Amino acid sequence: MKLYSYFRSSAAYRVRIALNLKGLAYEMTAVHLVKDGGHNKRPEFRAINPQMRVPALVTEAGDVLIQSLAIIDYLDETHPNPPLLPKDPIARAKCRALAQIVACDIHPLNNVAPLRYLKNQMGQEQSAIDAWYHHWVIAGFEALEAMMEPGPYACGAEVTLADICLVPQIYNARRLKVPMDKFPKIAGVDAACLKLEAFDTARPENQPDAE
Ligand SMILES: N[C@@H](CCC(=O)N[C@@H](CS)C(=O)NCC(=O)O)C(=O)O
Repeated sequence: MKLYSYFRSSAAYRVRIALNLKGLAYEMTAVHLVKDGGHNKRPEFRAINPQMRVPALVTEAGDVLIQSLAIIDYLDETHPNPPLLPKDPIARAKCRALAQIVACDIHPLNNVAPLRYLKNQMGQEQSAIDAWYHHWVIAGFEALEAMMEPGPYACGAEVTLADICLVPQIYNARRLKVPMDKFPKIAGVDAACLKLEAFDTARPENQPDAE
């Protein structure tokens, strides 16, 4: 399989963790999201992903999959062990809710494209953009902190999709200097996950395109 990735992309980071948890080898092609206005905007990458975002995964059969949650579902369906969701339907729904707070509510507001739009099209100062970023991360993290009972992972004793989404978002939050002292449970989940090789290997700083 081939993964189109960027070391700092938290959506690509999710897929790297899932591939590692499943023990799947993959080839990585780096797509620089910042240089020259973003190599993701080049026609050759647009031909792979019309949305011009990472991640994109090319399967062994040559199918191109995009959207990290769809890719992770595909990996879980085709390689069920270890499972990335609890078996019990209520526990699954709760676990998906944690993952979706990150993937659907926090991340889309703080992604490269909307932040760039705030700057270039809306003429916002960097300080206002940073305040926007912090606001949405903190709102999401407050909900997550109230909902989680780490044990030691976000949904209990097993690593799940919630951890896969949470750890990259925490990396981003720390990079953008969001204060984490109000979120001890979230920080605990992060520490527990980063002890695992699958998470450690997927870290941005451990990628071949890291800067
Ligand atoms: N919902 C998508 C988000 C993908 C996404 O927005 N990726 C970002 C990096 S984290 C990207 O490629 N941004 C480039 C751009 O918007 O120009 C997913 O989960 O895969």
